[in-house]
Amino acid sequence: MVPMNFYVLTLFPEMVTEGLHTSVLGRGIDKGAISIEAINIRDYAINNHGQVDDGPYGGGAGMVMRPEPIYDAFEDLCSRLGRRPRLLYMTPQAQVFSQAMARELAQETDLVFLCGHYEGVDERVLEILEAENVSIGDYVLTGGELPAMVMIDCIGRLVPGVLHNDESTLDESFGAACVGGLLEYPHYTRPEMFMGRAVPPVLLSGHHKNIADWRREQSIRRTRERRPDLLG
Ligand code: 6GU
Repeated sequence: MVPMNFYVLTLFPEMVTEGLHTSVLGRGIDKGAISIEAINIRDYAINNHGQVDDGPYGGGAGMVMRPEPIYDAFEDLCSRLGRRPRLLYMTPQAQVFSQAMARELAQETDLVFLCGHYEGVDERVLEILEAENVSIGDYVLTGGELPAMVMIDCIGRLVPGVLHNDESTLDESFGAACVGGLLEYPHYTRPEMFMGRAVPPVLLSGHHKNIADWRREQSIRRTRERRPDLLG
């Protein structure tokens, strides 16, 4: 098994490692299917005060992350790996991440995520390192760590060996670029009656064809009600 390796360049390494070494991804790490390493950009600070940012040329509020620490952190990683992996810069000024992008990125052996803070990152280092810009949605966050974690969770679960065999990645909402373009049907478990609400009788019937038909119908209804845009 060739593991998929995620590297996160960040000023808050513990946020990333603490957040991702749990649950399904934590098991994936323990099984050797994926690895996640946070690299502290401050270890590459420009001076012994730990400086990694500076005021913006042209004036304005906030600070901008300087290019040197980011460049050095990425080049150090490339030297260590003996490869130049794809570098993804987390920014709301970008195309929005999707399940289709996740499936494509899950084919890589290594991925590097660059998390910005403050007002952003000096543009030149993004150009020089050929960073690919990615957003996770049309809203503003304080930094790139949560977006990187969202993407690693989404990509990581697609790597063979992370999910159990019975946790299919196909029969689900947006799986396989939307199987049938529909949202998932509702799920039920015991008890059969909860606060006066019964489990839909068809699910107790043992009639597999009727169950499949019911689920498909529920998927269509749910998509029409919640995400009519997916029906086109
Ligand atoms: Cl990738 N970064 C930040 N800072 N905010 C975001 C985002 C990324 N995606 C949506 N909002």
